Amino acid sequence: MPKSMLVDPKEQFKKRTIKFKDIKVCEYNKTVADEKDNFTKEDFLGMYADMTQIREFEEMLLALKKKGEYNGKKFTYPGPSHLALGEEATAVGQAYELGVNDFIFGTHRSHHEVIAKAMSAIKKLSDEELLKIMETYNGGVQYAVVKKFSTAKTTKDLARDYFMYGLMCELFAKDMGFSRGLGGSMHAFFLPFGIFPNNAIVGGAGPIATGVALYKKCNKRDGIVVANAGDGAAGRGPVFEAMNFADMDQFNEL
Ligand SMILES: Cc1ncc(C[n+]2csc(CCOP(=O)(O)OP(=O)(O)O)c2C)c(N)n1
Repeated sequence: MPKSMLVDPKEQFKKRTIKFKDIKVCEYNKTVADEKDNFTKEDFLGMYADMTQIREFEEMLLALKKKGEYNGKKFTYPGPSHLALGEEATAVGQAYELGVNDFIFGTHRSHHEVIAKAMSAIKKLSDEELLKIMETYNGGVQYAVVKKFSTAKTTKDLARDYFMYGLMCELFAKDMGFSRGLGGSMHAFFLPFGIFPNNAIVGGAGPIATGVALYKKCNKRDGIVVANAGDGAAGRGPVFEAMNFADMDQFNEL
């Protein structure tokens, strides 16, 4: 405790009651019609396309896991399949609001967040920026392959193919994965789009993201940091410790 923060034992140990303000929950109660003026038609269609893509991706993994086959293609997928079927909107809604320099840290169940953040970053980056990322990331090895098979007519569509290829190779433990297939489903990441490694340790993202947020704050870096957690994770000690740490007065007072 610094000297500037005075602790008066008489005040500190006075008999009293600590009161908390009410915390409102489940307050959102709007229809699509209510939201229409807040978004363009392009926004709505873009979000819907991203949600559909996530759903198909997860359905593909489910089919491979259960039947060893998807769209007539046989494949053995021995990796984990923590799917987020039905949770597409939460990921896409979050990613819509996040900038490229905002970072996400996910959980064991993060394909949806990873894809949503990538699709959002692709919309926000210029064609020049996207080309530079694809040409330089991992020495451009994924880009060299995608360029050959992609039928994309625009740079943004090419970037979408590029990302899904690198992600899928990562999940399928292929050398062409963004981490050469060594991370897999629970450790997929792509830093140029602000997607940091998700974490198999339940609640593990909480303290890591808080540390990264502190780094951003101390170094005056742009952007916020998001730690995603399931309801089980939200009850774990490290998550509470991270929230406690993030709320310490020193960060703002000193
Ligand atoms: C520290 C730790 N304990 C236990 C596990 C095993 N485990 C994996 S997922 C999971 C449940 C997580 O529940 P929740 O955070 O609600 O996320 P959900 O799976 O519902 O998305 C558990 C206990 C783990 N990975 N890490």
